[in-house]
This record gives sequence, structure tokens and C-alpha cells, in this order.
Amino acid sequence: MLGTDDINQIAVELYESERQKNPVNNFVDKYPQLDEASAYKVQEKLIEIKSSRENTKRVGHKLGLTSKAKQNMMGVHEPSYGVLLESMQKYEGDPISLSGSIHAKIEPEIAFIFNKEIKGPAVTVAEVMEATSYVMPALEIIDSRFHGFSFTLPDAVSDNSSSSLFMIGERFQRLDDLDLRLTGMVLKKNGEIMSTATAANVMGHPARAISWLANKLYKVGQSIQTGEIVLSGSILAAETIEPGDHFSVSFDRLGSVEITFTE
Ligand code: OOG
Ligand code: MG
Repeated sequence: MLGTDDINQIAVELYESERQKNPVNNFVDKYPQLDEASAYKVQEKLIEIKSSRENTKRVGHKLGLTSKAKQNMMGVHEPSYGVLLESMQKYEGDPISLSGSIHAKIEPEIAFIFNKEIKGPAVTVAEVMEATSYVMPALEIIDSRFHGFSFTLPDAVSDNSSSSLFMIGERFQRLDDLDLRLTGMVLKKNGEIMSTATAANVMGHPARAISWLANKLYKVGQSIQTGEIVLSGSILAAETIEPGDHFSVSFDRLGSVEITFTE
């Protein structure tokens, strides 16, 4: 476990890296004691700095590395989580500028919103389904504060799991008799199909990723709160973005969401 001074130091460096768009080296080399538990402490500190300096608040959580496609892409074979702040949320029709990011990528995801608290230690998929108010199509824009978008799990966790911005579609779908495993999706870039998949890519069922999150949060005395948004993780490998690109993701029965990027 890393000491408090080092935890605070890493959080400040990550905050400055994002603000100045100046990538940093992985921290695990300099701080061999940066294990997963210490990294979640760095993340907490980083969120504390960001929310107070930017005068914003928490609106939910994001999961990362919940699909084999993403795990293989990043060479990290375990999921992670991060915090969603109000300042990260964009709405349909908002043009999104790439000027604030180092090397942004985009990911198709399913977002959840809940009608009750979901608290570990042993939350099941059925309990997540029961607590879900709605699911929505989502696009997450990730960015890494590390050179070359390259990191180990503790590095990425410290960096709030590469969070940058996110957009959720405005069609709120109840789960009802929806079999999310078989929910198909099509990701398009500039009108061309980039990839297709079903949501089973996310841990067999996106609700399983939510139960993983609830059980993991329990270990640090936290839970998923009523009304919070949770991004369940990219269904596919992330795509790079150039200024002028237009992306859309369409899901069977959940609707779609689209973004245009500017300089
Ligand atoms: C870590 C965050 C991944 C996802 O949906 O898998 C993530 C990363 O790959 O940079 O947000
Ligand atoms: Mg993501």
C-alpha cells in the first residue's frame, strides 16, 4: 500500500496532466507499491480535486474493461471502475470538441439507472435487474493521461479508468422482458459500419458488470445510489477519433445515440 503523500502526489500529477493535455509516464514503475487498492485511493483523491476545482458533483460510475475485446486491446485482463462527474456528461446535439483531450477514443456502451440502492457484498444479476429503472444507449469518450494510451491496471484505476466524457441517448427503455445478452448493436463512423455485436460481450450480460461493481464498491464502503448512472463498459474495442468524425451506435429496442466531433 502506498503512503498518503505519494497517493496525493499521483492524483495531482494526473489532474495536471489532464488540464495541460500533457501525458505522463506510468506510475507503477516509479511507485512499485502502487497496487490496486492504493490506485482506488488515488482515484478518490483525483475526484476530490476535480470536483472541487471544477465545481461539479458525482452523477454515477463507469465500468471499464468488462469485455474481452477491451481487455485484449489494452492487455489488462480485469475490470476496473471510475467515477462519472456531472461535468463529463454531454447531451445529444452537443458538438464535442477534441481540443480538451490528449488522444480520445470512443466506445459503445449500455447505461443503467436504478430505482434503489445496490449494495454488496453479494449482489446478484437478478437483484441488479430488479433495481434497474431503465437502460439507455451510450457513447463514452475515453482518454488516457498516459503516453501511448498504455498502462497497467493500477495506472488506469488511478486515472479514473480513462474517463473523459459520456453521452446517453434520450430513450429510456425498461428492462421488462428484454434479453440484454442478445441485444444487437451497430457502430457506424461517418456512415460506414465499423463493427456489430451483442451486449453479451460485456461479461455475458451487462447486468453482471453492474453486480461486479456493487460488490467491488462494498469493499471500500460504497454502493450504487438510487438515480445514479452506470456505464456498463465498452461492448467492443474503442475506436480512434479525428476532428470532423461522426459516430452513431444503434441498439435493438434501445434506440441510438450519435456524436459529431469538432477540432
Ligand atoms: C480503460 C477504461 C475502459 C471500457 O469501457 O472498457 C473503458 C481503458 O481502456 O482506457 O472505459
Ligand atoms: Mg468505457
